[in-house]
Amino acid sequence: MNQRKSWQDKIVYQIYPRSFYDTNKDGIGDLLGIISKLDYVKSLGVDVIWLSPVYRSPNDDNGYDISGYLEINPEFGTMEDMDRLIQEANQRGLKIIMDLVINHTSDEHPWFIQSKDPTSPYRDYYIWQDKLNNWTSFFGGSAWEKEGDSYYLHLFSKKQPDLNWHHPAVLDEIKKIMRFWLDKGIYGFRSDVINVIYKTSLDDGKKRFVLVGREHYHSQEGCHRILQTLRRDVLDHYDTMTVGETVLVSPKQANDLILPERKELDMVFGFEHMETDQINNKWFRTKFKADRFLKVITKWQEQVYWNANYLENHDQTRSVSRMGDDQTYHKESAKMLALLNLTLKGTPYIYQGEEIGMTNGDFTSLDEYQDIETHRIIALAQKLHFPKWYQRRMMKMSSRDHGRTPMQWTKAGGFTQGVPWLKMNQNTKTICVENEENDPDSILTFYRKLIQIRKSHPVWSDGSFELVWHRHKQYAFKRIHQDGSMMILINFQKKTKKMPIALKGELLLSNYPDSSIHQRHLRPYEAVIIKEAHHA
Ligand code: ISL
Ligand code: CA
Repeated sequence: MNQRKSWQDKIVYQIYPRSFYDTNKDGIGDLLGIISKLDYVKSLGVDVIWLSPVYRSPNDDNGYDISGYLEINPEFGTMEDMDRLIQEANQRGLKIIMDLVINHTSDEHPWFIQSKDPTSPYRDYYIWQDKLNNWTSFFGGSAWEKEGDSYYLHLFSKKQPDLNWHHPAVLDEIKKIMRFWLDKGIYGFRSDVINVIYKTSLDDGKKRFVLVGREHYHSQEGCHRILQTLRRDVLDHYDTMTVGETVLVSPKQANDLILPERKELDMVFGFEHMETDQINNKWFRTKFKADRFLKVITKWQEQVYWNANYLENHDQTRSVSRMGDDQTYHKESAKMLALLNLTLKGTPYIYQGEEIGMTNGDFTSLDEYQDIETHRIIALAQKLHFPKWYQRRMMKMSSRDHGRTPMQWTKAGGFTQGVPWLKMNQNTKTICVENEENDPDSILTFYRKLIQIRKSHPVWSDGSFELVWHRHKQYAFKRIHQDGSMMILINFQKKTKKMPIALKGELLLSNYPDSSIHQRHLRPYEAVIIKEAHHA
């Protein structure tokens, strides 16, 4: 990086407020809950909290359907609580970035309610047509819904109508919203599905298996123009960090959004590494293949200017269940994944619960799932007469609820004194903060060590990435910097394997107690960091 950015050495922790910590026994996490756990968050060593939406919302899509951008969802608390959260976080040296959902609003947003009247000045805030086209939505089915004599576009649920970014008033409204929050002292935004906000045309899409119509709204020039405007008119007047959530982008499209000279976003979440275990879409999951996954990691490390590295978030199943082994090698594989995520070049994101090795939920039937996406897809699968066993498999392998089960604080759960909004995993008896807090060998302790290591040397935020060795499920790379280099070895499998690389230097960290730099065989999921002998 030619110019240091204030965010360049920061580590982000994502909080999904609904599932973090409940203080008033209604089974729903809240802002006071987050405040009371700030010392825990701080103790991890992270610098920035990404807060999933806390705005007013009817919760059709758990807050990603906003009905009041300048208000707090009463389930989570009040604006005073939010002000206190920002203040208490800042006092501890923690910054907060908020989710900014501007592709769509809720259908209960006052703009949309007024927009239903064809003569209203709000009509053009949304995308209305007399006839629908063949576009399909991210959650399955048509992307259009009838209202009165017309149809409106919704790329997500029908309660999430898409904003019309051709209308200058929409841009002005969003600028006001961003300034409102930045003036309160937040550090920036995670911008939801930001690369699909601008619809260049509403023509029929090419026939394809999923997301018909996407060539008309994906990575459009109009989107780049909007991002440049928001950056110039709003973001550049504050010290900020922005990360875009960008579905289906290639490394080239990612760079077009983040290269410094473009003045758009600071970094984006790619999806390609999360799509290596699926066919066409995530509902058709295959066995996880470390080899394919690591190839994509290398490609993004080599080709993308600066990565937002993540293995989990509120839309994904748990990484230890998906990519590791949540039974025999739970500890080893969770630590290996941590080590990979925190040593790559870019900004690491840790999702709540990932730091204790939380696993997928233990749901047993459809009615235990809450997510609108799961219910919509299963309804579709039923209509298409998919066998029952396959429907169960779809839920078990792909439902977003696996990443949303309540945070496991204690052996008894510890998330709420009421009934949790989503089923708590029974394995909280063994996998919980209470058990791991003071255990020197726990996953949690390992995260803390890794984060400290990351802070103690400039190679992690400034060093380059160089692939050293990749054969099947074995992976070795270097991070290189003038003040010293690091070698990272990963054995991404259950088998012990020989890694034919000569090592020199000092062992900094390993997920086995007795690793050594003379060892040639790496054990199941073994992962190590070696500080190379420094030649000045
Ligand atoms: O999870 C997905 C599909 O299963 C993704 O396609 C997801 O819908 C996509 O990443 C967009 O996600 C974001 O916007 C959605 C919201 O439901 C997600 O929670 C959010 O992360 C609509 O706002
Ligand atoms: Ca609550």
